[in-house]
Amino acid sequence: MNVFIRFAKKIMDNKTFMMIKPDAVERGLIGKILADIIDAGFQIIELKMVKLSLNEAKRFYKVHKDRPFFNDLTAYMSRSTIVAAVLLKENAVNDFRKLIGSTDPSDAEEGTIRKKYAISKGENSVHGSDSNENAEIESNFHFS
Ligand code: 3AN
Repeated sequence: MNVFIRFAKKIMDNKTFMMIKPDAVERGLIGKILADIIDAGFQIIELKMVKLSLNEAKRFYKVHKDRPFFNDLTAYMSRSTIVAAVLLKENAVNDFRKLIGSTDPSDAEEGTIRKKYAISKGENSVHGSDSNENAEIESNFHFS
């Protein structure tokens, strides 16, 4: 493999995108969640608080536009401030998904962020990219 492609791939493998969602920001959990993320070995390289408009939430979640929960999801994600961040760690996407746990907190493993803090499958406190490609797209959505 070309040395530049290998280098680009290595960087992509080390990066993920996350959000602390409205339910967690509203309950004052930003500090606790960021501490869990740092304690798990992630380095925060971009960080901001932002209030998404309904249209921005719809653009961010457009892959889910045909799902029955799309309207609830986008209304919820635009109802108050979120925290957006880009994180670095080897195997960042998979390790972060492990740290946050299953979409539904009642299925999430003990010790995961969603098990500790999430309210429901809809209001599940954190987002983590599900692939290297989406990590890149989602990071660019918020930080470019
Ligand atoms: P994850 O965030 O765990 O990758 P996805 O990508 O399947 O989950 O769904 C994106 C977001 O849509 C979830 N984080 C959750 O907030 C919401 N969501 C997914 N499934 C449901 C559902 N059945 N009811 C309500 N909200 C849902």
